[in-house]
Amino acid sequence: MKITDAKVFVGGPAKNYVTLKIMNDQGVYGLGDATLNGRETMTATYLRDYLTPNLIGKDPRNSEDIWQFFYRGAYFRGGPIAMSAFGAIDMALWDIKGKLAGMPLYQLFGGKSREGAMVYAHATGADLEDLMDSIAWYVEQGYKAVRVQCGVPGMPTASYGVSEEKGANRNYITDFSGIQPKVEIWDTDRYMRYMPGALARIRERFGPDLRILHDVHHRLLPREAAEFAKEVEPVRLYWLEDPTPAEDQDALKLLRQHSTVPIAIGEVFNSIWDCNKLIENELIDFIRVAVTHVGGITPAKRIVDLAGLHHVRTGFHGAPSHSPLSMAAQAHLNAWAPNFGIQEYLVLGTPECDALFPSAHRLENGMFHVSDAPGLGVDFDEKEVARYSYKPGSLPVVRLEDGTLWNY
Ligand code: GCO
Ligand code: MG
Repeated sequence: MKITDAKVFVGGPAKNYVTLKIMNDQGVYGLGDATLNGRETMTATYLRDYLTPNLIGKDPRNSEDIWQFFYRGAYFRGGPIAMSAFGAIDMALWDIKGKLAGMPLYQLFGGKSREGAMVYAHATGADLEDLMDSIAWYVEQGYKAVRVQCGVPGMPTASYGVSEEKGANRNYITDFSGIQPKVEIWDTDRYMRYMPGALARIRERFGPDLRILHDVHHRLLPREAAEFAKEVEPVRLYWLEDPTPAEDQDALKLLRQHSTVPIAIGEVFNSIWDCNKLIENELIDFIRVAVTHVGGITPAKRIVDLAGLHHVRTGFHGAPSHSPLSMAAQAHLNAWAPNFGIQEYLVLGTPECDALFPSAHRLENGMFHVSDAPGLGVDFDEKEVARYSYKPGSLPVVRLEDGTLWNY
């Protein structure tokens, strides 16, 4: 069996999805997602110019060898662009494998460990009252877990993950349009003074059962993060995400000495080497890698297994920049993983998105149910994708009030 062709598409409703389609000589094709928010043309170019020409003629069933060929063969290893491109190839090869076997991917991993996978949505508000409305809406829809972000009084611009406009919060997605990034202004002191009290009021209003998550988005220094984590302990958060930038992983030791709040980290990681020490030293409780960005299903499954040895549960990244293909890859891992925790899930299911990526996966009452279709269980409509073109975009940058550049 041989790979005969591979095509790369860029475009989609609201997002520049990068989709890879690999064909074999038996008429079976596999699909993969190489979307990297703000750098979509880079993964597409890497795939088109270097990777897909090297796929032709290879046996698509040898997904492990093909992964090793690209990873080791690059010599200058790693990084988000290369790993996301490998991720798409690996995903597409697993898709082919599942289709050849006539089985959904979770069966190839070891079958189902649960009926549905709990997801969390993003509730946001320009202020706390606005956020409360947003959370209430998700709770009414049956969500069991919600990430909560709201504006901080006195902060010169909206803080991370929130709109400045009231009521614009039901699935607020930061506007990344334009190649020159927007600038947001951050004030740690105001955030530290305001947010613990706001989280306490959310717990008070929604009671003990709701899983409440909060994302600091890498903005605190280690000592500040330790203080913040200690202060929010009575809220009983499901997790506190990215309290500090992930480059300095030892920083978490200080936080761990001061607080038992569960920590989730990993959305910016590109490989198992970025998180193996965090996991082995048990400095985190949830690993947040994205299957695409970490190089595909093959390495993601290794991370899940390593995490399982250290009581670390999964909480795969699911920002709207991931296409339904990588969300499906994660859904199959979620159905199987003995150490599954939760899945981030933002409503992708617009009619336009469903037309481009038809599937029978479904979300019901805050639980994701994976379909039994062979492979990833998501198709791709080439005619639909022709409706979209690439729109330049960039993630915002953050500065302090005096102009100092900070972490987005
Ligand atoms: C999350 C993330 C995202 C990122 C985005 C960048 O927890 O979902 O922090 O919102 O900002 O993925 O592309
Ligand atoms: Mg995050």
